[in-house]
Amino acid sequence: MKLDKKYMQLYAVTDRKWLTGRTLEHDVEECLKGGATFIQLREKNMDQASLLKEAFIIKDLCRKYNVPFVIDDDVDAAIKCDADGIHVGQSDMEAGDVRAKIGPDKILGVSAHTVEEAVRAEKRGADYLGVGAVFSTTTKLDACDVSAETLSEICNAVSIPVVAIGGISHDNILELKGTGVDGVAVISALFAQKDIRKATEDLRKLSEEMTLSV
Ligand code: TZP
Ligand code: MG
Repeated sequence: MKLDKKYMQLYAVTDRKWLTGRTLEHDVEECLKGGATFIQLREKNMDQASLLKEAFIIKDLCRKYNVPFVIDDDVDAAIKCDADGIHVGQSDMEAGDVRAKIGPDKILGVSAHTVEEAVRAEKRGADYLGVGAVFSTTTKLDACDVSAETLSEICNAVSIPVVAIGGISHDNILELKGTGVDGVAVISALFAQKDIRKATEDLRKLSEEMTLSV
């Protein structure tokens, strides 16, 4: 499916480690109210049944706000809950196999760190790419570093939308200006904040400023 790049503007990735007495549904809704344009459920420490239950809840919420909803890694969960799509990394299921399994109409997101990985993912049916870590992050300890130069090269090499990820905050997002990315994907810049809705509103504005052509 052809994915409009507008959905990449502010891509929120969940991490329940930041929940303090609230539900994930509550925090995701705060992001949606603040202007998040895409939601990925990425929960590394949940059993399948709990993940699926959460997936149904977040999917319904995203539908209410007309925002695409994908699940990280778990293709079966994405199919079972009728998510809008799936996001896979380079060491997960191969992009072409995922595309064959989910069919042409679901969104397929793929993580890429080099031009070669990016071009291959596009050829194998990716609808968008997540590229990073563009800044240092403590959220994903095994994240590879991607330089601003590589990020730009990837954006030039593919025709699908590209979202930058990794350590992006209100303080450094504007450093991505001119790289050609269509937006940013973040975890802690939203979910670790006291006022998630306000953090989302502010980062959305900055992301729009970042992608504005100069
Ligand atoms: N992939 C590359 S870096 C990263 C992922 C999932 C973590 C992003 O989290 P944060 O808190 O926005 O740095
Ligand atoms: Mg993965």
